[in-house]
Amino acid sequence: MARVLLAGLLLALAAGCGGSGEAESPVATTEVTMAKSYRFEPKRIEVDAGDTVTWTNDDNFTHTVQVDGQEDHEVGRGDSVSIKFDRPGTYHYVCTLHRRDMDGEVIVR
Ligand SMILES: [Cu+2]
Repeated sequence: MARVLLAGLLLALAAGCGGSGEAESPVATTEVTMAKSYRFEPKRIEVDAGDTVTWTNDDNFTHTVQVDGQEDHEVGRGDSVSIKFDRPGTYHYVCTLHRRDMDGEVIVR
């Protein structure tokens, strides 16, 4: 009995931290903040094809934005970078300096 309960608990924990935040629903915005500390906020956004998304670094550390398969953009404290999304799709991105903590998704409609 105890073993079954433990297995269930482990499964629940594993589901709770499953990768790139599938549980969070996307926010309709073109503005992403690199918030204190080591976070993209909001983590998942939804934009229209042709929109330009701007990431602004409000953290105390340099971060980057690299959309999968594309160029890496370094963003210092107080700086920002803008990327235009022309084609519909789901674009995953990371900060290449903090891959384990900082990733997000742009959903282009
Ligand atoms: Cu970073």
